[in-house]
Amino acid sequence: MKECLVIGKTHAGKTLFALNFAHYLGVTNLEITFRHPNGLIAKKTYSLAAARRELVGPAPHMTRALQSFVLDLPVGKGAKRCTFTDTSGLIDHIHADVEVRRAIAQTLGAIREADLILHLVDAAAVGRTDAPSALGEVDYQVAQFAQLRSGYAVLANKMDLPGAAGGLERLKLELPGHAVFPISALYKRGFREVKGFVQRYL
Ligand SMILES: Nc1nc2c(ncn2[C@@H]2O[C@H](COP(=O)(O)OP(=O)(O)OP(=O)(O)O)[C@@H](O)[C@H]2O)c(=O)[nH]1
Ligand SMILES: [Mg+2]
Repeated sequence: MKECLVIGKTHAGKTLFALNFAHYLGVTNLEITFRHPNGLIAKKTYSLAAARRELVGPAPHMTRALQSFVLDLPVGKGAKRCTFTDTSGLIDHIHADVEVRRAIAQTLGAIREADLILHLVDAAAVGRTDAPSALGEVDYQVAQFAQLRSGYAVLANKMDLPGAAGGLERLKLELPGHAVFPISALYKRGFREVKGFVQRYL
């Protein structure tokens, strides 16, 4: 089964996107497998509402494990199955907490293995920055690495927030030749285009 990995900086909205995308595809209950950086594996079943409540958060470094579930995407008259994996968020510096560092190392390891990569960027945050480069170091490095592969797209998230439209334009300028899809994970906007992209690479 192919694996679709959701990556990006902490707080970009990866977990909310993964859960709401599953909801958009008709899932109501999710069995999530947690693969922790220390090797521990656990499974838990959630309703969508409970998953959003427990796994999405306002503070950074909310996700600390690879969190996978199975998704069926309609293809022709049937469906194609993939593993959809949410990851621990990346940062531009080295974190003081060793647990966060291990979680980040685990995310970087998973990038190598994935068949398809969805790279979430907070477009509203990009719109706010006055740095000469809108993409921070880690987003830039990830884009450089991932663009060598075919199934790679940037999802410009939080398009519902002020400043995001400007952020999207800057992202497109700095990532020429990349697929960049504007979305709102919160309001499930732009999901049809993301679905089309994922279907193409399954
Ligand atoms: N307005 C708005 N808020 C969003 C959107 N997507 C995510 N958020 C909010 O952003 C915050 C972070 O969301 P998460 O999904 O936990 O972010 P994450 O990328 O998984 O973060 P880590 O697990 O720390 O890497 C939460 O408060 C979300 O409600 C969006 O499209 N619009
Ligand atoms: Mg998360």
